[in-house]
Amino acid sequence: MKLRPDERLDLSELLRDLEHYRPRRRGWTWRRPLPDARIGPFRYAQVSEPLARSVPLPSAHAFGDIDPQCDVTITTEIASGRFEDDVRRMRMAAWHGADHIMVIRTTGQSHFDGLIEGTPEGVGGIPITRKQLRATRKALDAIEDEVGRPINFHSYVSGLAGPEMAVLFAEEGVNGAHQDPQYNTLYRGINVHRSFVDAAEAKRVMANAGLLQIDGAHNANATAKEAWKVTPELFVQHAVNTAFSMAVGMPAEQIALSTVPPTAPPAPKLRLDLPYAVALREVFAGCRFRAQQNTRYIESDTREATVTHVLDTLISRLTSADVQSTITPDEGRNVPWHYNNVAGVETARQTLMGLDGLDELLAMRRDGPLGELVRELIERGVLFLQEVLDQGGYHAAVESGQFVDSGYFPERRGDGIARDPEAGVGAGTVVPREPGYGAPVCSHFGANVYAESEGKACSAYGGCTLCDPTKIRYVDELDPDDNVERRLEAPLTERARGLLRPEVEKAGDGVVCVTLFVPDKPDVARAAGLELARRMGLRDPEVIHARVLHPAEGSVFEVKGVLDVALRADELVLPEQEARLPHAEIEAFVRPRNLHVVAATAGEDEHSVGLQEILDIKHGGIERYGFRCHYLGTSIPLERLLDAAEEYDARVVLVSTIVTHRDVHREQMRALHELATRRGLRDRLLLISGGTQVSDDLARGCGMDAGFGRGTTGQDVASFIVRRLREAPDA
Ligand code: Z97
Repeated sequence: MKLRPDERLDLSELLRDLEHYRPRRRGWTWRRPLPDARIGPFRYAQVSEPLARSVPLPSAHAFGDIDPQCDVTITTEIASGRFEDDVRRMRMAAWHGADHIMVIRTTGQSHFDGLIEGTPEGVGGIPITRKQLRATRKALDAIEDEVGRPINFHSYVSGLAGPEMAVLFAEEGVNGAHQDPQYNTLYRGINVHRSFVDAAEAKRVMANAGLLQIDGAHNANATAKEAWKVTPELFVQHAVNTAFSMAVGMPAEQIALSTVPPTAPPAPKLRLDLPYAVALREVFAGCRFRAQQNTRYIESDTREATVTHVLDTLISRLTSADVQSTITPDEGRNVPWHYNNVAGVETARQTLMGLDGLDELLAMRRDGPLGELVRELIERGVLFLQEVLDQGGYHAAVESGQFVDSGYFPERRGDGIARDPEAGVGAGTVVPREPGYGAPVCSHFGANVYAESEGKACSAYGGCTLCDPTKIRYVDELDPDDNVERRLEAPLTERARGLLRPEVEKAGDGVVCVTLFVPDKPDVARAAGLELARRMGLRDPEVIHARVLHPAEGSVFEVKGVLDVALRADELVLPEQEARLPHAEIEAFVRPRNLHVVAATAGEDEHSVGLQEILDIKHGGIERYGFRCHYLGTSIPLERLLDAAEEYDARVVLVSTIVTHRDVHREQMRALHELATRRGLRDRLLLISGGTQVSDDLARGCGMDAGFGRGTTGQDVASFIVRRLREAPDA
């Protein structure tokens, strides 16, 4: 399958012939760093190979559209609940710099005790069926060809079917997975013995298939009452999973600790979170670090979440991260939306690029509180482990509720998560292997007579599915109603008819979000906000974020609702976009003609920077083509502007209007047009306005010949002037 940047992903092609699809590689791929790189005008210390196609950060256009890529893997977690929607979101995220795509289930898949074929969407878009995995991996193959960088696909190995899932992932080219038996035990009520036995099997499969493993310690941060107090125990949680993984045969480089800076402002975040991050890297040197961003304290305010995530990323840069995970800023208020996946990725990328080379500039002081706190945390962690041993080991500690207690260890509140080692889902299902036990498959943990013989355990019959993929049985969806073909019927029919709807979660959902400020008390303002959204035509409006700006002056709301409108794309009137003329063509017209241009900011507007950039030769402005530019200055009365135009016999007036209060920019444009007409100059003069709030339509509506907004260059303006003057009778 091949993607074209100007075409949407063809879902029918994606689903075609999945039965014969095979992943192109196994295991995890890291970015390739470029030490000491020069990109555009800058030197970078922490970048990796560039992308073939991407969307640069918004400010990049000021630096020659550079798009440096940081040296660490960037994760986004995708959760639309439908794989056919996820793949489009993955493509967008990849263009914005994500190369690790975790597909989270909206329903805990660990609640199922076996693999699911068929694809009931009600199960939450779990990428657990072979079909879902294949379609996703196939899409990612095409996406990585498009952006020019390998993309890691990641999911979760948990629950009673964990080992089966690990095999499925190994067979289908999944590149990374969460695996931690403590997660099953503490959060999924699964029997502890069963969890560890399953983990041994799953980890062996993952190790052999090269999957990067992420542990589950972040869940203690996410569920603890006071997350910064759980830090001593996290050393032990990481240690249990890491030591167990190594004992099973997983190399340290394949083990990624899942770390989360535990606090958020107004807590003194750096003081609390940095020592923890430093201590972890010291204790677990040799392992990889997957830095997650804080979810525990984010609320519905996407701005607040973003600031916390910038600080989290700063901590990653001050310490280290091999994988920088991102959390969508809307995670605290709804199922993450497409554009918030991109927003989360961009927050990490923007921060990491801004912090490039931090350790060349700064060193952490270990002789002050940082050193003391690092030592204190490690001591508390060691004491916690000692208490586990004193209690009689891990099982006893879990039974007594030693984990996720809200005291700052050794303080105890007695509210930890307690689990009876002999109870839970799957209790009593662990059976010791008989002497002579055998399973003729590879990557199987523990005693196995087949593995003791020469060659592979599966050689007697020509290979297990891990060695011979032709033996894999592909089962298509079984549910006649809830399957991808049925789900796609309506969206694909609409797409074929050229219909467009807004969306944020799933194709055709029609969901939009509006921001309203209502000047009244919070409860009145909220009710008004909802009613206003209803009157805008939004169905089922819901306040997804509210913030009091002042208890009496008003509140701001973000309201989501369904806009049940489908537009025909071919009926839309698109603004004509004329291509820029080549520099040489502009110059060839302008130089011999002695063309004068008069320019100023009008009325009471002092903002001249944008205009200077359009004029000045040093900014690549129109002077370079030989225009004779007369810049009159700022806040120039319109009369004077036209006096100068007359004096120089100018052909063009450039007027910049940034200030828009009370629509003064529109008034100025209209007045300029009327005045020029009254003075008999209008036919000979091109009147062009510019400004951040100016658009071509708006300017023309106010009598100008053209308007130019944000992002305009001298070449744009010059191209317009040349095209129009060519048509003039005296051309
Ligand atoms: C992250 N946002 O970035 P099930 N195993 C472990 C887990 O942590 C999880 C599962 C399995 C988070 C991921 C929460 N973590 C989301 C160690 C989930 C999920 O669907 O409950 O079976 O498995 O890490």
